[in-house]
Formats: sequence, C-alpha cells, structure tokens
Amino acid sequence: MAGKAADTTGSSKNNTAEPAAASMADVYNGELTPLQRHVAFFDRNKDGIIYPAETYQGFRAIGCGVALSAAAAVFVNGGLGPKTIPENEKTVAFKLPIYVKNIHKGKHGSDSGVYDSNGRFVPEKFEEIFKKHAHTRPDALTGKELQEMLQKNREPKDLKGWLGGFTEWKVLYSLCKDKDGFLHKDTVRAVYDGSLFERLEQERKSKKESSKKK
Ligand SMILES: [Ca+2]
Repeated sequence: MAGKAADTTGSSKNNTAEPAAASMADVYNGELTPLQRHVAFFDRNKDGIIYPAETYQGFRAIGCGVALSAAAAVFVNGGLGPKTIPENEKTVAFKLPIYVKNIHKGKHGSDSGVYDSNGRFVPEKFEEIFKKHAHTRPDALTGKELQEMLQKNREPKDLKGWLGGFTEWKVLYSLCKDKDGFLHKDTVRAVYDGSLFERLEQERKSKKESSKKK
C-alpha cells in the first residue's frame, strides 16, 4: 500500500535574502514619534542606529566639551543602547548601538513623564513642569527651580534613571540658560519636539562662519 505521501509541507523556498540590517534606516520613512525625533539628531548618518562616536559628535555639535561629550557617549549608549536592541537582532554588544526605532524602550524612570511609554509627547505633563516649578516667572525655570523639579521626580531606588535625567537637564540648562539664568519654556519645548539640537548646531556653525570672516 503505497500511501500517497501528500506533499503537505509547503516548502516554499524563499531564496530572497532577508532584508535585515538595511531596514533600520526605515524608521525615517515613516513618521517619527517626538522621542525618535529628539534622538535622531544624534544619528549622524541616518542609518537608524546611533553609535557612541555619533553621540560624541552630536554633543560636540551642540557645544559640549570634549570630556562631557566622551562621557555622554559611554553612559548614554551604555545605559540606553542595550534596552533598544530589537529581538532577534544580532549585534555586537560592545559597540553599544542605540536603535532609533526602539528608543521608547530605553526611557528611564524618574523623568517628567512628558513622553509617554510610546515616545509620544504629553502636553499636560509638559505644562505641569512649569505650573509646579516655575515660581519666579511662569515661562521659565531658574537653576534652583530645576533642582527642585529633579528632586521631586526622583523615584526611590532609581538612581540610574534619576542620574540620567539629572545629567540631561543640567546639560540643557548650562547650554541654554539666558544671561539671567533662566531656562525658557520654548527652549524646553524645542528639546521635546527634537528641533533644539539642530538649532544649536546651526547657531554654532554660523557663529564660526562669522568669526572666520573677521
Ligand atoms: Ca548612525
């Protein structure tokens, strides 16, 4: 009895190679979340992955010193990177890549909640920062008020997340405060929508250009 072995194994031979690594840049084909836009600045070659060298270049481009930029590259990529690696993505861990696509997975605790867990902007939370902490003027924070906010946001036992937020805000404050020591609301808003870094880089470039001409 030669039972007819039905060929049920749908052996669909797929000879086309999987489009693996190249697809990381696809993140830029769709609409970015505000959180993705915020970090995309640091993806200097727009391949969808931020390597430490790019973080370094990005920090330098907005006006941070060599030491801070180098430290940022190690700590930001070391801290965030591993959380953003896509499943079944083979990666060389010591290269500390950050995947723009998955940046929302790298969100740390003790933050202001202005980005939700999907990386979207939450206007109410943004307003809350200034309602709660801007005592001197409604549309800006002093260094002291910033400090107060950071203390309030701190979740117990979350030193790492808190340190991350602390550093981000301190860097922002030192780069962007006005001559009277105020960090303005529209500046902070521009951090969250991702436009501030590009603006800072442009400003620095044009400053350099004008000093060359002299
Ligand atoms: Ca890149």
